[in-house]
Amino acid sequence: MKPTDTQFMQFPRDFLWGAATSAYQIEGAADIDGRGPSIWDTFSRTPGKTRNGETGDIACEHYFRYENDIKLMSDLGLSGYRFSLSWSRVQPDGKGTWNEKGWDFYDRLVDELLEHGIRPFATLFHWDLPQTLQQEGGLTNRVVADYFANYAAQAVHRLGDRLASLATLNEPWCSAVLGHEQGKFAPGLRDTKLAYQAAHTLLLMHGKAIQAMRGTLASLPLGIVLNQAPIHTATNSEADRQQAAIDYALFVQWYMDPIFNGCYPTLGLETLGKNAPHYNENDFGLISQPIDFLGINYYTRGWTSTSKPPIQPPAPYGVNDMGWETYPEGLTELLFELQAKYKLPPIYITENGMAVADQCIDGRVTDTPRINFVQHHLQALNHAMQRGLDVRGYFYWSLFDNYEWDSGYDKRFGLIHVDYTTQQRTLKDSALWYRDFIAKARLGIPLET
Ligand code: IFM
Repeated sequence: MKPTDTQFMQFPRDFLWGAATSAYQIEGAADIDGRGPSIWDTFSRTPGKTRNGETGDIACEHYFRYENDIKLMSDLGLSGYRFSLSWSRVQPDGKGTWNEKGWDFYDRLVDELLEHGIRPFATLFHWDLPQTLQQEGGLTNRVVADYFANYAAQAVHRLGDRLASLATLNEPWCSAVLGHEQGKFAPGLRDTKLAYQAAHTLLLMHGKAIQAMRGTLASLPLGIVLNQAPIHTATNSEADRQQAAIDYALFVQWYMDPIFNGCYPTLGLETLGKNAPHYNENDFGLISQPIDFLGINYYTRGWTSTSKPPIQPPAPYGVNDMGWETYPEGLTELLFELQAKYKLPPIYITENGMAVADQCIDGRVTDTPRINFVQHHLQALNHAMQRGLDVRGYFYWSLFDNYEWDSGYDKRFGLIHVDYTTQQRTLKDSALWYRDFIAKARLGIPLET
């Protein structure tokens, strides 16, 4: 069945409907109230690294506008909000002194969410490592895992009693590979060996933080957020199939196997050879501690072609403004694949969304492609749930247009349009559609698509 065929979807009435953001992409207030710099401040302020040299210095000014932003979430009827903490806002050097004004912001944010009946889903690390730690080798230095565990325990101590859950990391593949192998993201390195050493430190950060947080508040649900995709081949050739297996091993299994099976995938280790990371066998005991949920971020399928020039995916549903193919069935396929391979905890779709070149004309944003995108992905998700996948919630990425890393402010993923000159927020048509969809889903009404 294709997700575009007409069918009815029905979600559990207590299914969590949310939207997601991250600290550096929305908060702004980069040098305010004692926040220390992160590697993203350094990277984005380095000429040539981001589109038009754009930075997150101001972004959506959410640091100052969070009350109004939460009011908008409430107008949409969201039951959950996923956000990240800026480590260097609460601990400017990533170790040592806490910044009380930083903690105070997250305290107020969480309280305000709860006052509006919105459950706070926090993430500790969404790529913005404190710059001071980069001077010590950053993610390639395993001592960072100890600093991170200390920060994690403090976050639980300060906020844990009011959070719905806490995730350790967002998309470690991006920090490791885009940041250390492809040079596209902070800290902008291009070295495969360092990338996989960073990936190992990230996994260790996850494991040590889980241990420290459990010791602080055993009842708080803990997990991790991974970006994943099924990998398809352009042809059925042996070369394409072999390469796809390698791509899958390094993209999906490299993170799933240590967490759920306590080891690295053999194919990944063989492929990396001398670029494989140094690690201690007992690291895996820490990394594979039980978690309470797995967050999955899904945007598009992976595509492998060894032909020269490579064969491009046919893209029957089109590509978005990032150049990413829309491929809703990939979400169902991914979930089935994971279910077959791992003993999974409950799942949340922690990110799913598309960039559209939206324009706000006379106070209206007609973003029909985004409505279709969400509808088709919810169909694909519902299909997997009907066949036994335990999925508890869906967070659209993103609540509002924001700083899209090296793409600056050019790419708009939001349900809410942001005019960066005036900071005016406008609900797009997709936001109004999502609001109505959530209202019906909550009443248990089957939704025709
Ligand atoms: O904006 C990012 C987010 O920070 C992490 N996941 C993918 C999104 C879209 O690129």
